[in-house]
Amino acid sequence: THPMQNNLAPIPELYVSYESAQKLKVEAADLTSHDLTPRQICDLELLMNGGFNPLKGFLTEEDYNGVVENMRLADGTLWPMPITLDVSEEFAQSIEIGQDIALRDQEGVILATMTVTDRWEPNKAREAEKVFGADDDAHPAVNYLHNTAGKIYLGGPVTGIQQPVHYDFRARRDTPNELRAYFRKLGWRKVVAFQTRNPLHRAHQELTFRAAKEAQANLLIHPVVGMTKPGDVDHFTRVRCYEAVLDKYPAATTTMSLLNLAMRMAGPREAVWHGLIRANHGCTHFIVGRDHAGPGKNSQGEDFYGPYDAQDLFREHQEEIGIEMVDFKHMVWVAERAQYEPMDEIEDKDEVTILNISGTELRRRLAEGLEIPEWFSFPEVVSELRKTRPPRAQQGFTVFFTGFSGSGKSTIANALMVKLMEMGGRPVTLLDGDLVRKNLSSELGFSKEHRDLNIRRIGYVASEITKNGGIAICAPIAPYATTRRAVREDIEQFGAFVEVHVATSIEECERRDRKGLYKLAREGKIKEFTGISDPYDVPANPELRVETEGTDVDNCAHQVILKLESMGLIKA
Ligand code: PPS
Repeated sequence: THPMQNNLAPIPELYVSYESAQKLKVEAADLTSHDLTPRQICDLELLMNGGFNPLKGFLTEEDYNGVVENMRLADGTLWPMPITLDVSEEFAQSIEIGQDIALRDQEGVILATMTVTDRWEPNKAREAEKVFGADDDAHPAVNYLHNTAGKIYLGGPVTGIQQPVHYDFRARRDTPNELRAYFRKLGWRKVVAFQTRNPLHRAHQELTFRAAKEAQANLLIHPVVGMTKPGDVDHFTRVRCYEAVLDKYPAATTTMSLLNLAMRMAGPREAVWHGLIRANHGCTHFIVGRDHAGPGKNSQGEDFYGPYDAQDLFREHQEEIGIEMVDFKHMVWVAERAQYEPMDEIEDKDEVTILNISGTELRRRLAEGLEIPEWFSFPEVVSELRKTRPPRAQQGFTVFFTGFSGSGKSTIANALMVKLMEMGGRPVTLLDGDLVRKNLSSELGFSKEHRDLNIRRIGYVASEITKNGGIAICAPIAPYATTRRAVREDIEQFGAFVEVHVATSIEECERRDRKGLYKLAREGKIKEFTGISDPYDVPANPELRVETEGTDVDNCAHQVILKLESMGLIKA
C-alpha cells in the first residue's frame, strides 16, 4: 500500500445557502410532508452534510438495485449500503412522480425537500439476503426491514434546508467539512479513525494509540451516537466515558467527534460503508477489527459473518474507498509485565499470565456489583458504567401478578408491598387491577382491545417506575399471553420483569366468589367474564407460579420474596 495523505478540500454538501433556506422553508410549508423516522433522520443528516458523499439523495430504484446486487450505484461507483426512504403504501399513493415533498423531523421542523423521481416496492427478502447475508429476523437490520420499515421506497435528490437539531453534546458533533477544516488548521495530514459503539477500555486505548503510532498519524475517536445495536450502552453514558479516556492519550495527538450514523450491523458491507464515511470526514486510515459491526448470532445460533470477512472485503476495495485499513490487534494484559501486548506478538505465551475480560463477563460483574480491575478499565469509565448499570439489587424491577378474578392477586400483592416497604431502599408502587381501572382506565370495558389497552397502560407506568429505580407491583388479570410478552419487553429494557402466575383454579375462584361476580357472570348479567365467558392464556413460563389453595397469603408473598432474592433483586 502507498503512504496516504489527506486532501482536505471541502466536499460537496446538499445544503442550500442560508438565504435560500429561509425562502425554501416558507415555500415547503405547502408541500406534502413526510415525517422522518429516527433512522431516516440519521441518514438524512449524513446525506446532507456530505458524510454519504457521493450520494445526492435517497437512492433511486436503479441505484438501489445496483447497491443490493453488487455494491455499486448505477454509474459504477462503490456504495455498499441501501440508503432508502421507506414509506407506507398510503403515503406512496398520495404523491406523484416528479413531486417535491417536505421531509420533517419528529417535531415537525422541515429539514429538507426531496423531488420524488422513483417509487417502487422493494424485494425485501432479496435485500436481506444480499446486503445482510440472510433473510433472518435475528439480524437487527433484517428485523427492521421487515417489521419497522415501510413497504414502499421513494427515491430522488434532496435539497438540504437545515441540520437535524441536537441538544446534547453539541460541541462534540462535526460535519465532514468541519473535521476537514479542523485537521487543516492543526496540520493533521494523516488521521486514523476508530469506529465504536461501545465504551472504551484500556485495551482499546492501547490499540488505537498503537495504530496511530504505526501509521505515524493522528487519531480520531469517532463513536456512533445515532443508532447502534439494541441493548448497547446508551450514548450519553458512552460519551462521558470517551471523554475520560481522551485524557489518557498524549496531548494534541488525539481528538474525538460524534457521528450521528444509524448503524445496520452489516459486518463486511458495513465496514466498507464506514470506510467511505471516514474518508469523507478527512481521515486517511481506518481501524477494522475482528467481526467489525457484527450483528451477533443468527436464529440457528451461528455467527452471520466470518470473523475476518469485514477485513477481507475492505482490503479488496481499499483503493476505491480511498482510506487505508489498519487491522485491529487483539490486545491482552500480560500480568508479569503489567502491560498490554498484541496477542500474536507474545513469544513466551506459555510462561506468562494472559488476562482478558469479555463483554459478557463485564456485564456480569456490573450486574452483581463485583470488582472490575484497573488493568481492564479506567476507574472513571467503570464509575460511569456503574452509575448506568447499578447492581441488580439497586435496579428497579416489576413484579407482574396474573390470574383469574378472585384468585388472590391483590391480596398477595398487598402483602408483598408491605414486606418490601419493611425492607426499604426503593420506592414501591402497587398498580392493582381495581385501582388502575379507577385511576388510569376508567373509560375502558373488558373487550380484548380494552383489556390490551389497560395492560399496556399498566406496562407503561411500570416501565417508567422500573427505569427510575423503583419497584412496580402490578396485579391485573392480564389474560392474553401476547400482551404480557409485550409488557415484558417494555420493562426488560430497564430492569427485571418477574411474572407471577397466581394459579388458583377457576372452580376455586368461583367457589370463593368474594365479590359475587361469578354468580352474575353465570347468570349472564356480566358479559365477557374471564374464565366463564372469556379466555385466559395460562402463563407457560412465569418466573414463579403460586398455588393459593391450602397456602396462606403470607406464605405466598414470602415465596415471591425468595424468588426476588434468588434473582439478585433484593439482598437478604
Ligand atoms: S384485565 O383483563 O387485566 O384488563 O382486567 P383487570 O383490569 O384486572 O380487571 C379485572 C377486575 O374487573 C372486575 N370485572 C371483570 N373481570 C373480568 N372480566 C369481566 N368481564 C369483568 N367485569 C368486571 C373484576 O372485579 C376484576 O377484579 P379482580 O381484582 O381481578 O377480582
